[in-house]
Amino acid sequence: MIPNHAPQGRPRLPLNLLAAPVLLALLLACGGGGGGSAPPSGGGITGQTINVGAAGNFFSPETLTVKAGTPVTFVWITGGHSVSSGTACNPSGLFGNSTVLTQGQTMQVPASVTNTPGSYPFYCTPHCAGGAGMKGTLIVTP
Ligand SMILES: [Cu+2]
Repeated sequence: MIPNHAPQGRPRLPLNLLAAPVLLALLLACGGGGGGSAPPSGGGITGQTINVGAAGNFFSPETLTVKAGTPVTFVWITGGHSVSSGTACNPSGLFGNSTVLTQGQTMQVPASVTNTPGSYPFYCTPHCAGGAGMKGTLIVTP
């Protein structure tokens, strides 16, 4: 038995109810404030990635927002950079290291950080001084 009787009584209400959440989702997707729209991981890396030195002395994205529990991995696009948590050349010691890595290397942010909501600034040691400002922020939301 097929319950396919056309409900001609109120065809407009369901459409309106559907449209609102879709519009809301579109707004949220577009208004992320430059957050991480990371492509699907390809090289066995799960979660989100931050590129290191992709277009000069920058992190990309500079600000990455993830939900708590999402793995985050730094991927060196070019060498000569490092990643340390902290601001303005002052390491906070939460993650990262002070050594300079080379192209293709990766460093996963420890779960103790990515599981804990908060704002975690980081920088590149060779390029944090003198106004070069190679820095970024990882934001973990509940
Ligand atoms: Cu650098």
